[in-house]
Amino acid sequence: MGLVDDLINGDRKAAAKLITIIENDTNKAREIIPLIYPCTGNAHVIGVTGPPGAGKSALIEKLTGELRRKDKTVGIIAVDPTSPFTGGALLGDRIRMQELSMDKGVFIRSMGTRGNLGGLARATNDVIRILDAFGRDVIIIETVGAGQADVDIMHAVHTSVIVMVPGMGDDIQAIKAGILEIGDIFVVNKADKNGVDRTVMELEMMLDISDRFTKGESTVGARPKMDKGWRPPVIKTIATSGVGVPDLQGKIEEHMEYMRRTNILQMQEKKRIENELMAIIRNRMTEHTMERIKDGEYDELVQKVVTHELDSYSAADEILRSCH
Ligand SMILES: Nc1nc2c(ncn2[C@@H]2O[C@H](COP(=O)(O)OP(=O)(O)O)[C@@H](O)[C@H]2O)c(=O)[nH]1
Ligand SMILES: [Mg+2]
Repeated sequence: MGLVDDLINGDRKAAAKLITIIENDTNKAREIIPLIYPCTGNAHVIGVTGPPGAGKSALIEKLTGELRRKDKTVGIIAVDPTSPFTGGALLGDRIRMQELSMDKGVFIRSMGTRGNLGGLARATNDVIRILDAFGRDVIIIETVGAGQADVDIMHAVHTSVIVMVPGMGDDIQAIKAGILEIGDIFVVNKADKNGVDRTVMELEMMLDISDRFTKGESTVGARPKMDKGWRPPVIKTIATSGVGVPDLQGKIEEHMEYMRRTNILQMQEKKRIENELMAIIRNRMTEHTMERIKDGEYDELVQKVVTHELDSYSAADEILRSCH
């Protein structure tokens, strides 16, 4: 396919076109991904997550600047609908983002949140591969980290950065379980505001008492936490001025080096691939079954379960029996 060759040769238009194609059509993704797969596996994928307004987009903008100074090419995927990258947020922020996108070494793409959630995570995964094959050194994904799709996306990254702001004490309490599991680096942004040290301290304390280092392999989600040797750092930043961003960039690099050195990178990759493969098989089996089921039979069986004439296990047995 011409487009794929163009992509691998670094053609931006081809990248944009291919992303649109795979975003809209799973069947096309099935044709395209096998062609580009041999050219993937080189990018460092970074997830940036946190509540709306925390400064994720501003931080990504500055981080991208830092990476560009180090001659690294960057791909940005915005899954957050309020992101300046996706057209949300304030005009000033949006203009800064547009300036960023003038740089040929930066490729920005936003993901539609329409469609089903599983679809979003799938599409994001495929977009990562496109940008990887396109030759981006670093791929940054912005997500609000709220729904299941966000969590799934975070499981697909190498390094996850959790962005918080001062005064989030109660919120930290509320979300800590999930967030401590997935965070590799914690950022307390808006360090120009009151209460930053307190938030840093609270986070440090939570990380100290967290059982993530004693539990061994995580049972939560797809992302195995076998990295007992990595204590997530907590970094203060002011995204609007760039204070703390070089430090953040350094820690991100350190994390990747750590993952490589300890082989955790390979183990995570294997686990990720197993999960992805199972999801694909599950989808295909379901498709296969639903295509073969006779008109009305499915509704009929559902109705029977509703009226307690049948239970769902037996209904599933009947469906599978009649479809094979
Ligand atoms: N005072 C202050 N404002 C910030 C800082 N970082 C971001 N902002 C502002 O906070 C608002 C939300 O930022 P944005 O990057 O869009 O947040 P996002 O929703 O997490 O992506 C914007 O108006 C930013 O200019 C910071 O470190 N200090
Ligand atoms: Mg944003």
